[in-house]
Amino acid sequence: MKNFIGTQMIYTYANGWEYEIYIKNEDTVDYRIHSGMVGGRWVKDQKMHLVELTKGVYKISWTEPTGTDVSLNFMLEDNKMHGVIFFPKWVHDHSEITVCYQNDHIALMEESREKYETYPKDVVDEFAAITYVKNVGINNENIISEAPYEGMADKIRTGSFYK
Ligand code: FER
Repeated sequence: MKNFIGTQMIYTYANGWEYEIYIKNEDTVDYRIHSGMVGGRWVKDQKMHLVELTKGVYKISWTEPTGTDVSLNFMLEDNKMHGVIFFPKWVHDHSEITVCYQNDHIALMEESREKYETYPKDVVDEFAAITYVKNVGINNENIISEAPYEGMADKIRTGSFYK
C-alpha cells in the first residue's frame, strides 16, 4: 500500500473523459475532472475505501454527496485503470449543478439528490489509460488546489505546472 498512497495520476477513459486523482492518504482522495460529462468538477478530501487486490492492483471505492458511487481499479504495472461510475439520474439530467468546487456546495448536492430523480441510474464502466503517475507524498494540499482548465493536464505532464 505504501507505493500507492501518495500517488497522483491522470488518466483518459476509453470514452475520452480525462480525470486526475491524488491518493492523499489511506482513506482520502482529492480529484479534478478535466473533461467529460462533469468536466470542470473538482473535490478535496473525499473519503474512500482502499484495498490492494493483488500485487500492484489497487481498488478504491466511495459514495459522493451527490449520490454518485465510484469504484476504480488501478493496474499500475500496465498503466491501466478500470472504473465504474454509478450516476443517479439527476446528475445525468442536471450535470451542470455538480460542476463546481464541491467542497463549497455540499448542501446544494444533498438538496439536489433529494429534489431530483435517482433512478434509473446511469452505469458507466470503462477502461482508462494512465498518462501520468507520480508519488508526491501524503497529505500534500498543493497537488489539487485549483479548478481544472484547458491545458492544465498537459502542463502537469510536461512538468511546468507546479512551481
Ligand atoms: C473517476 C470517476 C468518477 C473519478 C471520480 C469520479 C477521480 C467522480 C465522479 C463524480 O463525482 O461525478 O475516475 O476519479
